[in-house]
Amino acid sequence: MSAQVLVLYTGGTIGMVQTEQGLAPASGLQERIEIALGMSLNTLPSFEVLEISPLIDSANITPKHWTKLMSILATHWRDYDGFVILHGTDTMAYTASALSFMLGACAKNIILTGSQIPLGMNRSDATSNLQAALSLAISHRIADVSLVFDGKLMRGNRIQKISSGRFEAFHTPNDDLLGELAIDMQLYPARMIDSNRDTSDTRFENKLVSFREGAVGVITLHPSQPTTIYQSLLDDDNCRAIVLLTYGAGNVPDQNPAFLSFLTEAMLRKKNIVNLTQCLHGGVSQGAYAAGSILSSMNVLSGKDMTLEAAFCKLHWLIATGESYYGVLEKWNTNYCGEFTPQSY
Ligand code: ASN
Repeated sequence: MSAQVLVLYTGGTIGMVQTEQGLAPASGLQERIEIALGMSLNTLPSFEVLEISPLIDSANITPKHWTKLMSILATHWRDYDGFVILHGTDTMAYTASALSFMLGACAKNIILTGSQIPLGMNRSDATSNLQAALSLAISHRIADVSLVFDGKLMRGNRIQKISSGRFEAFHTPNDDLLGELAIDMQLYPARMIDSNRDTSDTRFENKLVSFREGAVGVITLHPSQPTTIYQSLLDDDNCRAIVLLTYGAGNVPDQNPAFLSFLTEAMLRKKNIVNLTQCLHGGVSQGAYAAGSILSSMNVLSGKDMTLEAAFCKLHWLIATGESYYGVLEKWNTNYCGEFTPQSY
């Protein structure tokens, strides 16, 4: 009988070993997992590990990996009841977001996890994260691509890595947890995306998109910065969209001529701009302050309460699906997979 769950190992700390250069991903994970999980294997679903070649530190993730992961899922979709993706924590939020836009509501659970200390090392969090992911992979249907980490189940496109040193490495700044795993495993189905959405497997061909590397840039506003930062993105024809990390409720230096000419130029060159707050919590309320009111007239889109990772991936995905500048303007406000809080916008 074939296994119930496919575990895709992309790399990341969870399967790393110590080398002379520091921690690096290593193959042979199936065996190491079986040793680490020991007796608990009897109470977990059966699984097979598929290692993606080459295994990488997730700092090396690019949009090409998102397409590759998606095509692996497509190939094996019918053969397993659920999927676990083992991924480095550094760029987990980007991969989770990109997959959620490509997949939409899923008929099978796709659970991402990783760890802060490698599997098998002293005090590692890998075992508990992995056990949780395997259990959730075939539990109640979770329509969202999701992350389980340190006992919390979170919607993949709402997560951010917040700690390089704590086991609690992720949070969802503007979203509720989808589940909590303490002695009891508590899931909150009402918070998951609409499970009545079309989840037929045959749509995989339409979902596979080729992302364009370098299509989205990010600028973080500071109280004065070299104007070449603006110019370089304007001059780069491959760059189709820019996420602008603004202040507070989405405010910008509207008295700064260099910044204003950047906005005008971006509009003339048909580069989409999305306004996201640098704040760690809350969203954009474009126009609440006079210092942000100019933006809507410049076709700047509100990023609402999306994470940077979700907004970045949403732009990449819209561009990859063939949307023009005007297409992105039109589609941006659609809440495709719970990436922003609908009641607030
Ligand atoms: N550098 C590692 C990675 O993202 C960090 C981790 O997984 N905890 O691949």
